[in-house]
Amino acid sequence: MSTDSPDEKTAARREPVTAYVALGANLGNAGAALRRAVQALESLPLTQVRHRSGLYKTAPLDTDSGNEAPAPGADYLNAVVEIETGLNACALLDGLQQLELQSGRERPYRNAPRTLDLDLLLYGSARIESPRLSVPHPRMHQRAFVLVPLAEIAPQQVSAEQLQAVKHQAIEQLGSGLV
Ligand code: A4P
Ligand code: MG
Repeated sequence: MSTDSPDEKTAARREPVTAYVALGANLGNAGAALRRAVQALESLPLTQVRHRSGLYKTAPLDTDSGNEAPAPGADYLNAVVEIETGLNACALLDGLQQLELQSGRERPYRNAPRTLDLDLLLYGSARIESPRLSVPHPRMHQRAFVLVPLAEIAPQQVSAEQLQAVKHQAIEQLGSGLV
């Protein structure tokens, strides 16, 4: 008899999937929040962290309109991790949003400074367009704070042209090791 909890059963897939999660924070102790989040990802059901990028300091950026503009708030710390998960994409998003809430995340307005943002960048080769979830993440290719750490851990996922297109965006790798 299986020892899985009912929640794990309903969220389970047969085959584990490789997925990439972007982490960002610019409120409070952002470095500690990102490291805690990586540990917490390990505690999601059926999920292991396989690779973690370094920590990057980046200027707040608004790319919602398709144009780049400075966004309010302090510099961000950003990173990307590769996970292997048996959760389906919706259950994974539920888990990410729960971790955001646990970090004290509030959403007073769009692009507001935040204690923790966890975005699902890629979920295997899936293309998902639902009211709750767009994968690949629709804005990932406009952002050095996503592409540079993603290329560090998964160079096959980012082309030289994509990196070139965001080269002008300020991003600095911190020398303090992996997230
Ligand atoms: N949602 C849809 N697709 C996804 C996905 N692939 N991953 C929905 C995660 N969520 C996804 O997100 C709003 C809704 O998007 C969710 O309810 C989910 O159902 P949110 O995190 O609640 O709100 P948000 O932060 O305003 O939106 P989002 O999409 O996270 O913001 P962005 O566009 O990612 O921008 N500058 C720097 N330097 N570094 C940053 O990390 N981050 C942002 C946030 C802006 N500027 C930044 C950074
Ligand atoms: Mg988000």
